[in-house]
Amino acid sequence: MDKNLAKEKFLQEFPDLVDELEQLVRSYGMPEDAIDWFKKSLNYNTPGGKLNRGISVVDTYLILKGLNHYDEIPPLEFKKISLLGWCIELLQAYFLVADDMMDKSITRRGQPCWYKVENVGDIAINDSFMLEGAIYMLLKNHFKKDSYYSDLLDLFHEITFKTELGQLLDLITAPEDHVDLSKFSLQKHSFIVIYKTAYYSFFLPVALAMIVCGLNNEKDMKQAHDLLIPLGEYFQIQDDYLDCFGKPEDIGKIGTDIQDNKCSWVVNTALKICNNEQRSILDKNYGIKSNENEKIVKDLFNELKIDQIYLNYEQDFVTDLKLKIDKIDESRGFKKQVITSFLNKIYKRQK
Ligand code: GPP
Ligand code: MG
Ligand code: MG
Ligand code: MG
Repeated sequence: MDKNLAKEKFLQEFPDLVDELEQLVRSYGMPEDAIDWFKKSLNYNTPGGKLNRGISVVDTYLILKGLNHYDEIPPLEFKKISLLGWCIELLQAYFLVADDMMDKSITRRGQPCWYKVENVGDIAINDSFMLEGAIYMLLKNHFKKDSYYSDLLDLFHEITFKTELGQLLDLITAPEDHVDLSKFSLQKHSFIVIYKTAYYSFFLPVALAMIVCGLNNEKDMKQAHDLLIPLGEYFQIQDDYLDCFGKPEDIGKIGTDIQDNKCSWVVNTALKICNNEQRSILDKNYGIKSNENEKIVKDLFNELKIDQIYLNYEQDFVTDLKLKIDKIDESRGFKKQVITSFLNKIYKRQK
């Protein structure tokens, strides 16, 4: 099915969700200014991204049901499955509002980060909690009577916890006042990104659709997990790469990883191949809140041809993943196409 059409159909569901949440807080007797604030936060932070995660819930459902087009899904089923997709987008909104404060980022999706918006500031902390809270109010309204309701709740809770663990490790590996590159390694990087990104961005969308389709036996969940986690790791390596080498007008955000002392794929790759002289340049200039030091680090990354290493990594990763996809056992109903469809959404992405 056409990508733009899919996005359009998915987006059409969003206003109903805002209305539903508005009615809910209205039923509590909330004053108008609080209702307006909440709606503004929902609209500002939820729908502006690529929506890959949310759309992947619907796409996985479509593939598992053997259908080709969203229009073939009965309308009520489409509403429910897209709502689950929007719940991941709310989870993502919650994470990003908070992450941007922790990372001191400036822009997101081509606009100022929510905490940077006039009069928002630290209220963004509470707004992030409310974006998360909205997930559970919606799940209750739409899924409480379903036999798999508790499976959905367990999954959202477990994946949220794992993401927070990944974020914790991301943050404590990048202290603001103390740069120690010897604490970094590609192995540590792998752990951070699997937890902070891969679980919620890749495993969660597919696992949700599998639960709704009743395909949540252990073997198929493991098949999905064992391919989606590496795919998510690749996605975050792309994110790290684009933070340094992407154009702000493409990625919609200004990279902060070098100045934030992040244990990113780029610096870890540089550390692996640099000589002593280059290492001391990194030690002196990485993790410093200044554009001049950042530029010296970027020049070194260019000298080390990190972009070429990245392209080779990407090629090797995708070749290997395709071999693994070929080996998927489809006998119980899981489909190879679930993974290839997700891979096609992100392969060689520039944003
Ligand atoms: C992305 O890392 C990680 C997250 C969005 C998870 C945040 C988790 C929380 C519990 C808040 P990033 O900082 O590299 O993303 P970006 O480059 O988009 O800022
Ligand atoms: Mg971060
Ligand atoms: Mg960030
Ligand atoms: Mg990043």
